[in-house]
Amino acid sequence: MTNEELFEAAQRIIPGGVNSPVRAFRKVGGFPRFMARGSGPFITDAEGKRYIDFVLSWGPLILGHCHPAVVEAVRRQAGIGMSFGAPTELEVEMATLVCEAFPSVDKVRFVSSGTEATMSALRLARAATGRQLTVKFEGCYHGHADSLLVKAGSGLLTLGVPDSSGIPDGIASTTAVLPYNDTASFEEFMEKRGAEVAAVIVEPVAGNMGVVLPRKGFLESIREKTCSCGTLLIFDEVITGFRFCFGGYQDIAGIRPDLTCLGKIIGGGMPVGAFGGRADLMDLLAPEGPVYQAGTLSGNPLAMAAGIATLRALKELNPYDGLDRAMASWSAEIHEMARKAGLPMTLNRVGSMAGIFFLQGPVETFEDVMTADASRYTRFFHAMLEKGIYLAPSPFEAAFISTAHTPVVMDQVVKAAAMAFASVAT
Ligand code: KE4
Repeated sequence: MTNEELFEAAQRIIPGGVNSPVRAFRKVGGFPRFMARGSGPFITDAEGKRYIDFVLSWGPLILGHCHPAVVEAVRRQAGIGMSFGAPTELEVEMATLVCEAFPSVDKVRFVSSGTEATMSALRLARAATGRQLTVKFEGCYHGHADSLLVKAGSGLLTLGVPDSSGIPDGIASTTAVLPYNDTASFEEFMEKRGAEVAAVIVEPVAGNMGVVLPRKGFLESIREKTCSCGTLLIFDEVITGFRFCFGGYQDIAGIRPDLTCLGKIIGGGMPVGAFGGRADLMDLLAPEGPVYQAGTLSGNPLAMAAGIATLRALKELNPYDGLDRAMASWSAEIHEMARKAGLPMTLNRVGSMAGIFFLQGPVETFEDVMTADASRYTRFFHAMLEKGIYLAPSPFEAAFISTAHTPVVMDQVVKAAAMAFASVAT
């Protein structure tokens, strides 16, 4: 079947034809490509068309598709036990790897998605502090738990309003939504209501509004104010964990959060999320303490096997300088080509994660992001897709590369971008 035939069939029995909204290409139009195979930097769709993949399953595949060590680990484990609903040595090994990589994490609990990780971390923070209020930042996404599907209320200092149907007002109003990178408004809010705030949750590098880096002092101010208000700081490192170093962005920023949420890379492509932090907080979790949290497939052996193989490979390869150099040179070339094509473009990058915005000038806030030319991104996306480059089907996502994206592959992307820029410059 063709992609379009598959999409028609899928829409009859799966809402929107997809199991996660962004996959439906609604932001860029057209129909999604139904992927059939992946290998290294490549994915091949149902029609046999091959693409260089810059989505990499939204971040997990830092080693590329079907890395031999990961495939072998999953294959071996599948033959001896897929799930027991009992503890396994694999979980101990995986927890050891995570705690070694994150000095701020004394103990960790595995779950099956980033959403479960952030939802559970917030519950833990409310229990630990006895407070109800939480703070997130506009443009940051932490999964689809009720209290996190909120958007900024009317004024800067008012509480969140539902950003999805089905969210009770009572829950939405327990979350304040503040502007990312606006230290002054954060400090003003905490001075007024800090004593009520259980936790502040933040993506240390925002990866869900394109890529927006923290301004100097922003994360530091969050750490300082949360400390002084008795509020817990949660770093949502679902994307950034193990992306820039064998640890988290917290190591690069030199900030020690109270709790950290992980996902994506730690599962190596399998469903794994995790949350961890100070032992005194984590020991509040059942069965040790009063905060209930559970999961049939939490710490699933197959997922642990994939995660262990991925983290072991990253520890051994330490590919981060190479990934940074590869993305840096790609970004410089892309920037130069956009300039030559007379295209206003800003490219934000940290290591092997980048965001492309069609506008002139810095992109440091959600407001900046919203002024970018989304229709030009759409045309660029389709021009690149046509040329066999698979970018995120939304301007509010990140582009990733893997250790499998060789210089030859990256050069192909540069050449495709040159032609794509020319076609969208008008
Ligand atoms: P999941 O529940 O989708 O595993 O993780 C939620 C989540 C939490 N925190 C951050 C920083 C995240 O980026 C995510 C999920 N990321 C999106 C893409 N940026 C997942 C893709 C999708 O929703 O299909």
